[in-house]
Amino acid sequence: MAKKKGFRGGKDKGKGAYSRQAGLSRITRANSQSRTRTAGWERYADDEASLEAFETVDRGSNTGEGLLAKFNRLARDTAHHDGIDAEICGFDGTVVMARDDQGREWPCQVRKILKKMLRGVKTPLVVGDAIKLTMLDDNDAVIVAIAERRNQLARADSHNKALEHIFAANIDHLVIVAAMAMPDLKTGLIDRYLTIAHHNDIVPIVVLNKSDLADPTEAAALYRGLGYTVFATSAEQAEGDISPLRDHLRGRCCVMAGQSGVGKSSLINALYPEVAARVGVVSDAQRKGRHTTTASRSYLLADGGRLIDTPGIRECGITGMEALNVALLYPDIAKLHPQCRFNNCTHLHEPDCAVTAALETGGIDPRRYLSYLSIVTEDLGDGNPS
Ligand SMILES: Nc1nc2c(ncn2[C@@H]2O[C@H](COP(=O)(O)OP(=O)(O)OP(=O)(O)O)[C@@H](O)[C@H]2O)c(=O)[nH]1
Ligand SMILES: [Mg+2]
Ligand SMILES: [Zn+2]
Repeated sequence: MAKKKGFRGGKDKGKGAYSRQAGLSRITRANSQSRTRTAGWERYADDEASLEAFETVDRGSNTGEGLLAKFNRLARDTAHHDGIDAEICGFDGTVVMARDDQGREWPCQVRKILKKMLRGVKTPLVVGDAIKLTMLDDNDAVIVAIAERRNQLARADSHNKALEHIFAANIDHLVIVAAMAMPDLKTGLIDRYLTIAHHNDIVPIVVLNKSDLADPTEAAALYRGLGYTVFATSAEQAEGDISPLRDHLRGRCCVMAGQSGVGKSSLINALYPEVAARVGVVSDAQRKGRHTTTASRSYLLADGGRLIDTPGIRECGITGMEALNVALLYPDIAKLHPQCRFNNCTHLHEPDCAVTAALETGGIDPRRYLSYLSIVTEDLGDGNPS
């Protein structure tokens, strides 16, 4: 079975409990005419009293608090709510879809107080978030609590590079899918995904798909040489055995990411034919049959794992790091770093830099150095953030 996530720290009712109880009893009275609804709903109905209470509570300073820490602090505040364990599995337009323990999917309302609490958190609910649901009727549910995130994957918003766009949470592996051709192999994009995976403590895997179109040997050697697990696949031709990749992903929560057209969805279908069947089944009236690759979508696999398909992106912007962080996340650069003259060397312009020296002697692959340079100079400024 899938691993249970979240809510373990939910016993902490002290901090942040403010006047919730008083607020809730007031609502129960105010909404007494709606008691015929599903038991418990009246306590979770959109609730001006708790909103008011929320506004007046001193929630402390956010200075220096990262997005994940902020989300988790808010999540702890909701942990006392009872409900059915579920996880966010996708979005239908603006409607959040959640999948319960039985694998059933629900279009969900989000409790207004939760919405308000999460207002300052960009993309507050993402695929992979563990939540609690209260059922309204056979077709509708309300999200009453959110669990702390174990981790999350974020990239820079393509319109505003200073903003982080979180696209999945509670992930075991980031499966970075690249194509050997059509579209051309872009190692720079692989390196960017590797960077965000490391930055978020998520294990990355490199999949070189469409290896029926071009030989993956050299690219596979580059990334294996850096210590990464690499699979060369062909989703289309079913050449090359994809079962080692399937074995590797077994029972885990994995995110498929990469450029549009590299074959993420094809790979998912080749790996898990039952998922393809599922895509047909879920297009019921609630979801209006819309199934495009424009939004992330989590599939529950027969082995208990989950696979998240994400829409292809052209670039994976990096934000919220400094040059030194990035250098440490590049294993080839980090290895040479101790030999640089300055221990805060950014490997851009400093004298006696072991990294630029290795570039001359072939000790580091120029593609890797160029992708590092691109992240540090284009995404993060000049490498000397103030
Ligand atoms: N030759 C070859 N073609 C493939 C392979 N895998 C996928 N394709 C083809 O590549 C095209 C794109 O595949 P998709 O699976 O839709 O790609 P995707 O990464 O999901 O793309 P987005 O959803 O746009 O991000 C389709 O026409 C597939 O048939 C492969 O291994 N070899
Ligand atoms: Mg796709
Ligand atoms: Zn250096």
